[in-house]
Amino acid sequence: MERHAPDSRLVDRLVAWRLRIAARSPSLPQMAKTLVTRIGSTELSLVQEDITRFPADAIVNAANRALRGGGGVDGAIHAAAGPELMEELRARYPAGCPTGSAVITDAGRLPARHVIHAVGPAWGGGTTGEPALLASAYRTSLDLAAQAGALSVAFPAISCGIYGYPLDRAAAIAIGAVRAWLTVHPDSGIQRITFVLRGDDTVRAFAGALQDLDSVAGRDSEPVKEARLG
Ligand code: AR6
Repeated sequence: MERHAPDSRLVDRLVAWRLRIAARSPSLPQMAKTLVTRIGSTELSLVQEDITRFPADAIVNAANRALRGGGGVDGAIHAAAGPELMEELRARYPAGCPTGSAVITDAGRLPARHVIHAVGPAWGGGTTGEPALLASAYRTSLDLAAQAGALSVAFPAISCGIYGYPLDRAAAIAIGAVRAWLTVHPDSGIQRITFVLRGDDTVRAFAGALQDLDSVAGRDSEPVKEARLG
């Protein structure tokens, strides 16, 4: 399949615009710029924000197999949600969760109904099944979100922090897995999927993958556009 270079000007404009907004008004998430496209009836977008402040029916956490919290987005989600998140995890999932899978809980004090705790792979050089495990973490999260009746889902960049997955590879897998899942589940009820990202390099990688999706997608998707949330 022929792949086109991502529109780097659009990606650069996104990052530059976001930095200008952040410098002027760091606490205005509803004004954040996003890249947005549509797959079937579902809007797919990315935005540079703190996922703990992002309103969605289901927020996905990048957890570990023990489901006992940690640093990164896991630590931020537990801190924002409050102790009942860990209490529910201990009570319902005492054995933890295998890599490539996910479990669901309530969301405590987060602006969400559910947290989906997905366990991505730690990067070990790509020879231990990391791509399939990462794609599976996204797919299982969407299965759980749809079963819970979520209309909107927010993902972080699973495995892209402490687990060290190369950003461009992880972004292509994430966007590809979501697109494939939506193609197989056109009536899932999920209306909006947002990648809520930290860090310019991560935003660039995911924006590039979204542009790639645009260039290879068929009639089931709309062109990627810049848009404003809210
Ligand atoms: N909002 C959005 N994204 C965030 C936030 C936030 N508040 N905080 C961090 N990120 P990581 P992993 C980004 O390390 O690589 C934990 O200890 C971050 O910049 O959170 O899957 C778990 O318990 C990066 O792009 O998750 C596991 O042990 C992305 O979230 C392990 O880390 C994921 O980075 C999981 O590692």
